[in-house]
Amino acid sequence: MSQALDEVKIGGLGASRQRVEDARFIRGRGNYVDDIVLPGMLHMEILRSPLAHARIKSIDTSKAWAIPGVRLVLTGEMAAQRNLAWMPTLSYDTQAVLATDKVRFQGQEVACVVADDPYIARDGVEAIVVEYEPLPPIVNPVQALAPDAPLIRDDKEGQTDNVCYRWEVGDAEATERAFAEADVVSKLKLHYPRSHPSPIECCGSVADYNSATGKLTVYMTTQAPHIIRAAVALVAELPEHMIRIISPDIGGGFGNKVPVYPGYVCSILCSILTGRPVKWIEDKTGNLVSTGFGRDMYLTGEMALRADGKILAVRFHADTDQGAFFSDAQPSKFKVGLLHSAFACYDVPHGHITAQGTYTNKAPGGVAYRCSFRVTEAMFFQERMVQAAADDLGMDQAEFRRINLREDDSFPARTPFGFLVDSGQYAKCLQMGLDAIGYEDFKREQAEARKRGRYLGIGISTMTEPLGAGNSREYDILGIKMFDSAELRVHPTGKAILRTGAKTQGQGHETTWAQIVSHELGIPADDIVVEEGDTDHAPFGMGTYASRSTPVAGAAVSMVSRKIRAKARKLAAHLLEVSEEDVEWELGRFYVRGAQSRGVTIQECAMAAYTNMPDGMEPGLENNAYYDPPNLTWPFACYIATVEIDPETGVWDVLRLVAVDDCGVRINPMVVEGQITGGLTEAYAMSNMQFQTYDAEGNIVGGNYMDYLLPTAWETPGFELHEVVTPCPHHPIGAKGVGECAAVGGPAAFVNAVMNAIGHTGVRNIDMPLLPDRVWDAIRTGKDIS
Ligand code: PCD
Repeated sequence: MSQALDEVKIGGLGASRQRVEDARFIRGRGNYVDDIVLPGMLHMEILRSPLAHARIKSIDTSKAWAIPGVRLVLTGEMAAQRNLAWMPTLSYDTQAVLATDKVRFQGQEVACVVADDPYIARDGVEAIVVEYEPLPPIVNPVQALAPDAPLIRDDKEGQTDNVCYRWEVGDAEATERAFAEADVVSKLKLHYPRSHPSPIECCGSVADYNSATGKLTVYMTTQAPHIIRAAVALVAELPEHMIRIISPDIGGGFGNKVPVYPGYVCSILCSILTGRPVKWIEDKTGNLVSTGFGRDMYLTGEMALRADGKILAVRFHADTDQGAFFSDAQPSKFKVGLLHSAFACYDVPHGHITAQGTYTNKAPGGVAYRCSFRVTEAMFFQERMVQAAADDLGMDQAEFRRINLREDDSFPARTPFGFLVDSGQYAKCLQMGLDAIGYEDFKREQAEARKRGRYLGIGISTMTEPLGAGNSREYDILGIKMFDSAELRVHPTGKAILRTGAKTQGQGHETTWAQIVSHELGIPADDIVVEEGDTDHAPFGMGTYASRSTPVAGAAVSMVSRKIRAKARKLAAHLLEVSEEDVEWELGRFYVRGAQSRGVTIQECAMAAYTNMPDGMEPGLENNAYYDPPNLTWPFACYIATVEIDPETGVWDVLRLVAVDDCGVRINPMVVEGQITGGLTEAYAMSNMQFQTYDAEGNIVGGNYMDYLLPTAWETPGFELHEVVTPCPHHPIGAKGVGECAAVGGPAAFVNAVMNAIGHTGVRNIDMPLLPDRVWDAIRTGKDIS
């Protein structure tokens, strides 16, 4: 008789285990960077440029130095003496740490003041006098490309215009031929506006350089501590073993905490120069005006269609507004990230994409805000185009998708842009969504309502997202390959500590990784503690972003557990006095084949590893695993929104939002639902209330939370969640990433619903955010709103 454990009861796969990290978070016992207090610690504040584009004529710091309590005033010139006025970006460009020649965006870092407390440091910042000679600001790609546009990056040798990259992918000729055969060509043009991740906790660091030992310890808000260590070693030329990066609790990352920001570098330099620990904590405005934005992409495209609805080809062009420095935090060799994952869920035979990035006088960034590197723009454009195409064909939008979505038996499927999509049940997800929302009934209701002057609309978004960067062939950061790692130590009593190279920022790794170990070894999840974020302790890993942790680090957790199990099997054979081949495994225990009651538990094996190992066996029960994924994982989602618009005001309300997510095997269903709910909330905010823009002078609009709105429980609609499970064929436990899906696919569902509601007006597009005045203008004028 089997004595195997009940996996859900011990907190294994499929258990909606309560998040263990919340025990400290809800009691105010989290340990964030600003909670770190070191003896003798000083405080740093940053002086930011008020102008978008200007030459620096002089900087007078004498008044700041004279303030009692000010210990250091750091300028770009001083940083330059250490070769640190500029730093490399993750996109192989350079970025100013502190401006020396020019300022290139409003909010750019110009100088730092270090003082006994943050208030004195702030006084010091205000006492610095900078003389600027204003230059004309450039705030969009059109201005940037004008023949007489001033050169923003005159610091770069050989740079003669404001183009920062050009890129293309696909087969232009085959695509052209397909367009020649099309019955209908559908066109669309839109702008995905700038948005900002705006985590609750802003960026910050405490740098502690010990001149006696030569060791530099930095506590900082980073999603990728090991990369930071490597970068500091390379840029600051410090020996890597003398650098320790600690990422304590993080109050949300959302991609915002992947890049290296000037503030981090300055705090390190200031600690070296003062010989004291230096703390820098960014304020909300500092975070909004200077750290990585998302999107800001102009898209123009067309789709070649057969009269019966089959997509023959797509082509589009993307213009990205990169801001002053090309600092996209993305690890692929592709200049626009994974933009070419567009249309991966559809059977599209041919495609061609061109892209161009321009420098402007805006904050740099292009971070993957809850998005695997430009996938959000890709999926948004895809789904907006799909809706426009269905409309142009006079076809039902669900039917049009049904015809073109990939079929279940077509996997693995190669996209026209070279990706290999692993698995999925797309038609099933779509149907589940349509059934849940009551599609046909809603359409009838909509037609009835229209007769009475009420505007109801329904919008669908179906998409797949490549998650889990990446395989080492195609993805690297500074040349370091994109694998990830896990280390597992099982103690004599069968309790364990697990460390990975990922870094949770709220996702719940401390809860979910233990569940994977539980699934592999039968050790109760409560007996496993999970630690991440300290480079002196954790194995080398590439960090958490692009929903890569489950696909990569999570896989490593499985693999290391299996190594432990292999050793435990040897120990079991020894304890049971049989040969290893005669030992069978069931969750939590080994037994003798044919004599199921004769067995030993995993805990007994652990004890034996320290007290009773066979002759010649190395003692102990610990190991590590490095995992290089063979492919990305491809979750699928179908989001369907229904809305009602008030034609008098343009205000729109979400009636219902149905989500069907297939992220393969779910480790913790409750955590997954939390991820989807969070993502949909952000999607809703992007679609109707958030954007960061700049006026003609290059002043940021949306640099504070009065202008840049965060959704609260009050305006956020309820979401109805459903699931489909298509196990990932190449992941050890069949899981796919999920953290970003809803933020990536959600916006198109809301926008498509609003467009559907006003379809009769002839308006093809309203650019996000769909603020009431824009919607109202569109209804009134029958014209597109950009
Ligand atoms: N899961 C499960 N199952 C499956 C999947 C998953 O359970 N199948 C879970 C895990 O374990 C975890 C989560 O869930 O816990 C998630 O996961 P993933 O998908 O893998 O992801 P990750 O990597 O971990 O994470 C990342 C993401 C991102 S990317 C983002 S943005 C965001 C998200 O995550 N962020 C955040 N979410 C979140 N949450 C929170 N709370 N916070 C935050 O911050 Mo990027 O790239 O960075 O942009």
